[in-house]
Amino acid sequence: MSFAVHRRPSWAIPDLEATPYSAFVNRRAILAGLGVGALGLGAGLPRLALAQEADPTADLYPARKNESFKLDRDLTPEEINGHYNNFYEYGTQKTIARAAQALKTRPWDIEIGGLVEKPFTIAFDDLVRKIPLETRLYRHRCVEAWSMTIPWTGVPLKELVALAKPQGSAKFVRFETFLDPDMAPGQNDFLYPWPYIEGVTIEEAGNDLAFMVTGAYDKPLVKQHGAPLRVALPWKYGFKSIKSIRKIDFVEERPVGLWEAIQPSEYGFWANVNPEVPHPRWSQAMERVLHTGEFVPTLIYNGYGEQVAGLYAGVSGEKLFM
Ligand SMILES: Nc1nc2c(c(=O)[nH]1)N[C@H]1C(S)=C(S)[C@@H](COP(=O)(O)O)O[C@H]1N2
Ligand SMILES: [Mo]
Repeated sequence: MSFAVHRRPSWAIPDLEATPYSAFVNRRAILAGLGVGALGLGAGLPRLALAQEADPTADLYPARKNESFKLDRDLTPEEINGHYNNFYEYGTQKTIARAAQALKTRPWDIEIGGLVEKPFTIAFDDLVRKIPLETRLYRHRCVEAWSMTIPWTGVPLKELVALAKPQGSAKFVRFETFLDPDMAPGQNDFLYPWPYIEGVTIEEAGNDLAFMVTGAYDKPLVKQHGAPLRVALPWKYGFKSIKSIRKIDFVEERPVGLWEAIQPSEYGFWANVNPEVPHPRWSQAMERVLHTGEFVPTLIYNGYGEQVAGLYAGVSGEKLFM
C-alpha cells in the first residue's frame, strides 16, 4: 500500500534545520542515497522519521486492508501526523515527537481486569498476535477544531472485549495509560490528575468502529501516536482516543476521564462530535484540515452517524456532545 504525500504546509512543523542531527536515523546517509547534497537541504524536503528501535511486531505489517472504511479526503502525510500530536505526558505543545522517544515500549504488559471471568496480564507482543490485524482509513477530529486522516492498523475493540470475557454486570470499559513520571516528564505536572484515563460504554465498545490501534502507515505505531496500543473512536472528539494503554478494566461505574476530571463543564464522558454544539469557548462548526490548512464543515458524529447514531437512541438527559 502506498500513501500520497503532499507538500508540508509551512505552519505545520518547525523548520527541519532546527532539529538536532542526533534525533534522526543517519540522515546524511539517507540524503546521500536520495542524491541530495549537503547544500541541497532546505524547504520542500520531507521530514525524515524519528529513529525507532527494531520492533518485534514489524512482521505483522502491512496488514490486510479493510475496504469498508473509506475517506472523503486525502490521507494526512505521515511526516505531518507524526509531528503534530497531543500527548500531554510529553508536554502541552504539539511538537512532542522528539520528547516522546523517551517512552519505553518494551517490555509492555497489558493488565485486563475488573468484572471479567478471570483477570489476566498479557505481554503486548502476545496480545497483538491473538487477533488478526487490519488497516482502516479513519478521520480524527480534535476538540480543538483541527482534523486529520490516518491509516490505522489494529483490531476491533469488540474482539478484545470477547477475549477479556466480561461479566454481565460490566457496563463500561475503562482504559488507563502508563504512569511513570521518570519516563514521561509531563507526569510531573501536578495540575493534571495522572494517569490519563478514558472510557466507553460496553455498547460503544461493541460497535464495529471502535478500534484498538497497534500501527499506522503500514508500520507499528510510533511513540508519539501512543505506542504500543491506543484507541481510535473516530466519532468522538480526539481526547477520548487514549494512548499507550497499560490497563483495561471492565467496570460498573462510569469512568471519569482526565479531561472530565479537570474541567467537567467543557469535557464530558460522551464527547460525540457535533458541529451544532459549541465548546464553551469556541465553535465546533468547522475544522482545520491538518495537511491542507483548509477549513471545512464538521459533520455530526464526525461523518460516522450511520454507524453510531443508534447507540444513543435510548439515551436521554445526557450531554452527548461535549
Ligand atoms: N495518554 C494520552 N492519550 C491521548 C492524549 C494525551 O495527552 N495522553 N491526547 C488525546 C488527544 S486530545 C488527541 S487529539 C489525540 C491525538 O492523537 P495523535 O497525536 O496520535 O494525533 O490523542 C488523545 N490521546
Ligand atoms: Mo484532541
